[in-house]
Amino acid sequence: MVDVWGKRGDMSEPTRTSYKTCPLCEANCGLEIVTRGREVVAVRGDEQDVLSHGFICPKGTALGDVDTDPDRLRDPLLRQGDGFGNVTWAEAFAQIEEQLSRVIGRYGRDSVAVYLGNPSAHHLSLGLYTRVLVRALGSHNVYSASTVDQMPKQVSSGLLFGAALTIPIPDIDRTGYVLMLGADPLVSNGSLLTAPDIKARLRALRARGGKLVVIDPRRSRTAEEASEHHFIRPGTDAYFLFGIVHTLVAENLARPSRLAEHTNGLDRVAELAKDFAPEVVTAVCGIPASVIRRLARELAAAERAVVYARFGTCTQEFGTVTSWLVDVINLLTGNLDRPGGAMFPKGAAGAGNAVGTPGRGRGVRFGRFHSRVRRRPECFGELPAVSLAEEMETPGEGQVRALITIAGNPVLSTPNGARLSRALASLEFMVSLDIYVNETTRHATVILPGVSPLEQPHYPFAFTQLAVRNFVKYSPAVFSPDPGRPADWEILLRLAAIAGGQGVSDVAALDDFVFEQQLASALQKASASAVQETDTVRAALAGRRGPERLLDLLLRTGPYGDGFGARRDGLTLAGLEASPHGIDLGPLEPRLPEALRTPSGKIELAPEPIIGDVARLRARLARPAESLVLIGRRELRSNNSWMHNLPQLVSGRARCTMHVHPTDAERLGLRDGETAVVTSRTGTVTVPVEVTDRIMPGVVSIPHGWGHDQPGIQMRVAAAHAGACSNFLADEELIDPLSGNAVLNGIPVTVARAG
Ligand SMILES: Nc1nc2c(c(=O)[nH]1)N[C@H]1C(S)=C(S)[C@@H](COP(=O)(O)OP(=O)(O)OC[C@H]3O[C@@H](n4cnc5c(=O)[nH]c(N)nc54)[C@H](O)[C@@H]3O)O[C@H]1N2
Ligand SMILES: Nc1nc2c(c(=O)[nH]1)N[C@H]1C(S)=C(S)[C@@H](COP(=O)(O)OP(=O)(O)OC[C@H]3O[C@@H](n4cnc5c(=O)[nH]c(N)nc54)[C@H](O)[C@@H]3O)O[C@H]1N2
Ligand code: SF4
Ligand SMILES: [Mo]
Repeated sequence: MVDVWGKRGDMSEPTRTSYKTCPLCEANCGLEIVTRGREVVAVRGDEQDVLSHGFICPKGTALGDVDTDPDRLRDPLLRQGDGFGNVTWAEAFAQIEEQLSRVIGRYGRDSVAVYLGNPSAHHLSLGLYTRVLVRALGSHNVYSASTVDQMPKQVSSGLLFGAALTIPIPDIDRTGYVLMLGADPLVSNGSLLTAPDIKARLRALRARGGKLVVIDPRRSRTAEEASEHHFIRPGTDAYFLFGIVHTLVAENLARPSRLAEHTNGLDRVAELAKDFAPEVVTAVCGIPASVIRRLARELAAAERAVVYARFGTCTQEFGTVTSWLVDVINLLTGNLDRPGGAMFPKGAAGAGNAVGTPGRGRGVRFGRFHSRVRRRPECFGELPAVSLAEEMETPGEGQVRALITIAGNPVLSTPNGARLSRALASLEFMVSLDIYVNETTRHATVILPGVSPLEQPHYPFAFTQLAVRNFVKYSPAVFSPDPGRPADWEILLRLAAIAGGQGVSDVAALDDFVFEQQLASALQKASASAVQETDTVRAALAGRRGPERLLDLLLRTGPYGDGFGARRDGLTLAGLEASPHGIDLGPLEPRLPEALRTPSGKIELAPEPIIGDVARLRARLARPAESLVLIGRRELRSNNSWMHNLPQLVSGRARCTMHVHPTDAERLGLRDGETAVVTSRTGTVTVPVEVTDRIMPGVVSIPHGWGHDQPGIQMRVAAAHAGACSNFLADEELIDPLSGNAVLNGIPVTVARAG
């Protein structure tokens, strides 16, 4: 941290410059944050950041506004009648202990559900300590935003490569050809693809003579940058991709080359593709057969090419099959695990595929338990978020009576949010760790305010495993939390102690306990050539507590770690602290077969669950298309449901509008600026109309995360820019059965003019 004299305000107080990785999205940009006392003076892109080189987006700039937002919670709240009253931390925990223990005592552990929201993946403390809470609670009812997002990709990656986060990442800085489906990184800034300033990276691709082809039912911002864009009927990407696989096989273009000997099931895949000739699938997906064939040939001929698919291809009926086909094509064209293709990053800390025995592992197993009401299988220890409401509403042994939410807003973020909202109102007890009273937390009995994002340390565990370059960055908190209040990891440890029946115990002792467990496991799996004795490690980490102690342990026993002295110049947390702009660990390198963790030590290209689902895909070939379906979209100045309380992000034109194609508008009698009434099986919303040919006929689009007109929320700016909740239209009955992931795109709707 550098001290300089500021120009603004109280000249007696120096300004301070801190560097922090932005925790808001997967791009993980480096921020330069200028503060004076407890005030944020400026937030800029950090020019020296090893990954983002100064890039920043409007949300990153607004991070200071999150910190100062008067509606952001500072004190614990306890339900009092229809509202909330402030209580002390001690009172809040006493209430939780009394009520949670009562529910567990009376109905058993499964009667308490947990829902983990998206920010839990972005904060060091939340990431490390929610696991402790979940384990201590011992309930099968664990839910997260993963099943309204990327679970299909994790399931297919788990089956193919042996671990949920062994996900191939498009090496966009070195490729010559990108076929992109269901992603809009110019707006989202990338997902399962940490690559800040994607616009510059895609422009560089085209400048070096490369090609970007985008497949999307909308002409998105990313599609506008593309060499070529094709509309696709929502939910039909698996057909389109199978058409490509068919062509590669039929025209003898498949060249798995080096990976052939490390792959099981190649013949099986070729056999399956026979039924999906471009001439057959074109009627379903709406992309001409000639285009499908040409794209297959281009992918095969390109020296370095990659298929990349994301959110829009996961949140559909065949999400897992689609995710699998992406990797199938990358493998068949020889682009898996080679520079310029789809590659596996090597995370420095906590990466399952970078520690333990190289090249082989336990693989994955799904369905070890099932949801109670509809018998849906767990994936990676989670049940589908779409099941949450029915588990609360349906009486019987194991009914959910209490809920813990950690940084999540499932009322606005999961299908049929209106039903979930009613179910939450019927719970006996609910506790939320959150920073706002919003559509979800308004139902809580106790709300524990998490610290401000600027009071959080940062280390992006997941995203170092999903980035276009290998990198590490650690940022300490910019501000210390107010004295007397617990940090998020301490809150989670206290909740864990209560859930585990230990009462409100000594946090330091619990922290030691968690550390000892992690120590034993880390030393067992350590990849550093020779890690020291346990006592040496303990002594070396004696000065650290909480998340930093765990992080230092994982870094030092990780693939680049110093092994506590075993490897000179290896990574340590102290080394990261001395490198506030991060450390670049180089371009991605081929990692197969070493990164595999399947029992066979091979890529399982034709896993049984997926093969089984292809039969369902085939059976659906003949199904007629719906006449009008709803999809979503993201907006640059919005972040899921929770940043609408910041004036600078919601100023200007309303962003929660419905896009409709001129021909549909004409047919439905809708004019630009008018209000439409949109109805699905689950609900009705009214929303302003935007007529545009940027969306394909037969499809309408409404962004998610809006609908702040619900009573009792304490987000004044958001309430004044309420918008409509697209998830009141999304149907909790529609899922990708393999992963349990919600279908958020391709929802049948009817539309009429309001009034
Ligand atoms: N129809 C439709 N639905 C979607 C999507 C879509 O595209 N279309 N997208 C889906 C996706 S990809 C996702 S990830 C999910 C997101 O689903 P959720 O994670 O459930 O929803 P968010 O809006 O991200 O809610 C984040 C919550 O965390 C709180 N919060 C923010 N920062 C902090 C913090 O620092 N500490 C604490 N303690 N709390 C914090 C916010 O107040 C808010 O309550 O939504 C999904 N839902
Ligand atoms: N500004 C902003 N940035 C964000 C977020 C945000 O809310 N706002 N959320 C963050 C989160 S949690 C995530 S997970 C990422 C997601 O980031 P991305 O994966 O890039 O997802 P989206 O931006 O939603 O883009 C999905 C695209 O899929 C298209 N689509 C819909 N249905 C289909 C289909 O059936 N087939 C095909 N081929 N395309 C389809 C949509 O039109 C849309 O353009 O964004 C992150 N970044
Ligand atoms: S792109 Fe994402 S990480 Fe970068 S500043 Fe914006 S919100 Fe933050
Ligand atoms: Mo997400």
